[in-house]
Amino acid sequence: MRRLICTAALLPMSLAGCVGAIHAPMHHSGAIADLADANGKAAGRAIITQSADGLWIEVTAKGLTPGDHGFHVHAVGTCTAPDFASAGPHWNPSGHQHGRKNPQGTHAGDAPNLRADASGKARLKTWLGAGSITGGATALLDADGAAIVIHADPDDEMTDPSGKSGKRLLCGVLRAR
Ligand SMILES: [Cu+2]
Repeated sequence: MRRLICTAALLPMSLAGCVGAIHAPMHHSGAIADLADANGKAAGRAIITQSADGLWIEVTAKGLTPGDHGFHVHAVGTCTAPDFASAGPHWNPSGHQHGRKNPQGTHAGDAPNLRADASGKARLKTWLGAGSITGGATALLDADGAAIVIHADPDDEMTDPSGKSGKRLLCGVLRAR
C-alpha cells in the first residue's frame, strides 16, 4: 500500500524527501508486546493497531494491585529487569510535555490510567493519537524500537515527564506484526 503524504505543508521541504515518502511502502499496521514483571513472569499483552484515525492500543494485564496504574509507550524497545529503566522515557517524537491534562502535552506514548479490578486484572482499549507503526520521522518502531510499561502508581496525567506514576512494574518490547 502506498500513501500520498505530500501535502501543502511539505512542499517547502526538499523534493527528494517528498519523493522518498511517496515510495516508502507501509510494511506494518500493528505491533505487539508480551508484558512481564521484574521476575520475568508473564503478566499480559499489549497490541497497537494503526487505523485511519491514528494508533489504538489494547492491553490486558494481571497481577497488579487494585486501582489505577500509569500506562505508557516508552521510547526504547529494551526491558531489562528489575527496574526497566532501559525502556527510556515516554515515546515523545513531537517534543511535548507529559499528560493528557497538561496544556503543554501530550507525549505520543501517553495513555489513560490502567485500572485493575479487585483480582488485579486490567483491560483497556484506547486511542493513542496520530502516528505510525513503521516509516516516517515519527514512527513507533524506529531504530531503537519501543516498549510498553505499566507503573506501580496512578499517573496524574499532568506532571512532566512521567505523571508521578512511580516504579515500573511490567514491561514488554513492541514488535511489528
Ligand atoms: Cu511509563
